[in-house]
Amino acid sequence: MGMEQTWRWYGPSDPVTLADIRQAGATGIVTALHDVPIGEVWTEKALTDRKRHIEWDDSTKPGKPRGLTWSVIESIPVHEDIKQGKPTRDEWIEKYKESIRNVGKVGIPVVTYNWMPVVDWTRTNLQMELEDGARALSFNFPEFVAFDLFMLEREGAEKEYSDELVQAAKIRFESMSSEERYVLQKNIIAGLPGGQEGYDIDEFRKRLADYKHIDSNKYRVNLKYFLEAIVPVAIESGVRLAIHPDDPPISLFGLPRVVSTEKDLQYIVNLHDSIYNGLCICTGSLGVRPDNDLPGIIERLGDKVNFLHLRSTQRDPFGSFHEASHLRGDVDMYNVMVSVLKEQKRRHAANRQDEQIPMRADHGHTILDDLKKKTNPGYSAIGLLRGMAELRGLELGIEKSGVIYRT
Ligand code: DNO
Repeated sequence: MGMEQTWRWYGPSDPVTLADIRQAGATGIVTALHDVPIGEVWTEKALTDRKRHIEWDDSTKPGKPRGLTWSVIESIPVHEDIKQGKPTRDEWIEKYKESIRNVGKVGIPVVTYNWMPVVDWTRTNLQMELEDGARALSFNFPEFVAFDLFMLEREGAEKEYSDELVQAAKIRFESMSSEERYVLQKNIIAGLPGGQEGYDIDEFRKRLADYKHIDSNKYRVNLKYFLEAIVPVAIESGVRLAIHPDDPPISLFGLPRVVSTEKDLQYIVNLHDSIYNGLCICTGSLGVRPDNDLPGIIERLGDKVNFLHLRSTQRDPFGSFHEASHLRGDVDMYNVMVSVLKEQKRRHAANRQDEQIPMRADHGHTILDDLKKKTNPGYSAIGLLRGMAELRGLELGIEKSGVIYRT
């Protein structure tokens, strides 16, 4: 059986409609109640209403099923007080538990979350022009460092970068117009779609200051505390958790990052050995580090994978990267897919209910007609459709070739 093909939908205001998604061939919807303030309870009513909207087409009389299922929540964000281990965290944890219980009641099987402090996924350029005229998201290290050193003016930051990088950042910064500087700041801290929150520069400095005394060890202990409270509720509610890796998988602004490597993932699954305490393997996020062996990670931690983001990135020696097309770049997508299909085969043999792993093509290029439209960066319809079509072709080819049955 193939993977469950899903698509991230940003809700009723997404320029990509549910009907579009259906035509793209996806059957699962990945979405969130983006209007609920971070930390507040997701009520059973709000979840039920959104689920009905996704799954049932009321535009005709009588209504009819759309052929879509709300299969994954991405994400229920974790309140900063929990991440920082503040005394108030228990109140926020109670609310998170309540949300998970409600998700269980309405029957959505997977909840994604992340443990990135202050900033969610981060890019410097949302419109990098590729050779063929397509646009891609990119993370340019010298530009990032230029922001950190010369716009944010973070104390002690220059000590964290090599002289070469500081020099490149300086040259880049001096060549930028004030408009370009403004866009760079906005891209980095104003929040990307589905991300945490956006900030202006003063607010951002305050948020960074909150982490002055939180190193990786402390930050990991805070994650442990959170999971000790949440996993039992997830188990009771039948909701499988999927932690999303850090994107990019390195420390930014001197902040702790603890979901960047296989060792980090291993630590998390070992905290509570249960499929309910699982992973979202984002090949694009983890793949930015050459030391992350993606097919091996899926091989070794496969039974804990509750959700897959499939995409690829292309690195350069400076640590910059841009989003490559789904079958190119540094990610060995063929062997990733072989590992995923082997895992599904194991699940089948073990009679697991979650045999079909939900996957979505992540971060497409902006191409064709979408270049003229307003789109969510990385989430324009045609680029994602291209990515999904390539991935489903790869999957079918591997399945039919019998390669997964030979070992
Ligand atoms: C970006 C996404 C992230 C992801 C969250 C998960 O495209 O992969 O925003 O949804 O980090 O909590």
